[in-house]
Amino acid sequence: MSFLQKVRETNPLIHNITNNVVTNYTANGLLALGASPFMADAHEEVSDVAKLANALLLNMGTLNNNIVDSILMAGTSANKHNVPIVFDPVGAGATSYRTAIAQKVAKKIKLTVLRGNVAEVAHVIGESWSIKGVDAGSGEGNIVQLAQKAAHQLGCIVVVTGADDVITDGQTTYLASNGHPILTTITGSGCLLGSVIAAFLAVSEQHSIEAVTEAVSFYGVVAEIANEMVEAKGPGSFQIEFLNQLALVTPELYQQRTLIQKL
Ligand code: ATP
Ligand code: TZP
Ligand code: MG
Ligand code: MG
Repeated sequence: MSFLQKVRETNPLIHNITNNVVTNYTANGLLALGASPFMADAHEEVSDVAKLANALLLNMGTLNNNIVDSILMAGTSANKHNVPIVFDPVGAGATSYRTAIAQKVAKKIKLTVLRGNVAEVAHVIGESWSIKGVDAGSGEGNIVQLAQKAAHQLGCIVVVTGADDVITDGQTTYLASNGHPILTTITGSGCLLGSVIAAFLAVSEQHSIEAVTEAVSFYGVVAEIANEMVEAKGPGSFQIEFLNQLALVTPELYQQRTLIQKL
C-alpha cells in the first residue's frame, strides 16, 4: 500500500505551528489530503499537542519570540515521544534574527526532515546563498551537494525544493521532477508542502526517505493536474483547484505521472 493510501485511510493528526499567512490554507490542504490538522501554538498546550500528534510541522514564517518558544517546547516534546518533525526555516538568511533562530532550532531539536528553498537550507548550515525575503534568490552552486552536506551536518532528511526537488539523507538521494512554476505564484506552496510531508511521515513507521519522496512527488503531480484543470486561468483558480486535486488524485494517477530519479 502506498503512503498516500495510508494517509487517506488512517487520517493522521498533524500538529502545525505555522505562520499567520498560510494557516488556513495549510489546514484546508491537510484536510483535502485526508489528514487531520491541528493548529496550536500556546505555550500552555504545545507540549501536550505535540505528544498526542502523529507528526509535527514547525514553520518560522512570521517569527517572534513567542513562536520561537512554542517551537522549542513542541519540538522537545515530540523528540521525547518519537513524533516525527518537519522544520521549514522560512526566510533563514533574510535577516540575522531568522538565521540565528533557524540554526538554534536545528541544533536543539532532533529534526526528521528539514524542508526549504535552497537559500534557506544553505543558511541553516552556515553557507551563503542569495535570498529575497522569503523567496530563494538566484545563486550558483551544486544544490545536490548542498542538500547532502546539510543532511550529514544535521543528521536528518533534507528536502531542497525548486524547479526540481532534491530529497536526501546524506546516503540516498532522490530527484523529484514533477511540479509546475505556477506554484511560485501563490503564497504558502512551500509551507503546505511541509505539512504534507509531515502527513506522509506520520504513516511511515520508520519515518523513511521513501515516504518523504512520495510526498514531494505527489505534491508535484497534484500541481500539474490542478494547472491542467484550470487551463492557465491564473493563480486564484489554481490555488483552489490545487486543494481539489489534493483530494482527487488517485494512487493510480500518481503512479502514472510520478518522475523520481535515484541519483
Ligand atoms: P520560495 O519562497 O523560494 O518560492 P517556497 O518555500 O515557496 O520557496 P518552493 O521552492 O517554491 O518553496 O517549493 C514549493 C513547491 O513548488 C514545491 O513542490 C516545488 O517543487 C515547486 N516549485 C517551485 N519552483 C518550481 C518551478 N520553477 N517549477 C516547478 N515546480 C516548482
Ligand atoms: N511572509 C512570511 S511567511 C510567508 C510570507 C509571504 C509565507 C511564505 O510561504 P511560502 O510557502 O514560503 O511561499
Ligand atoms: Mg514558492
Ligand atoms: Mg517557504
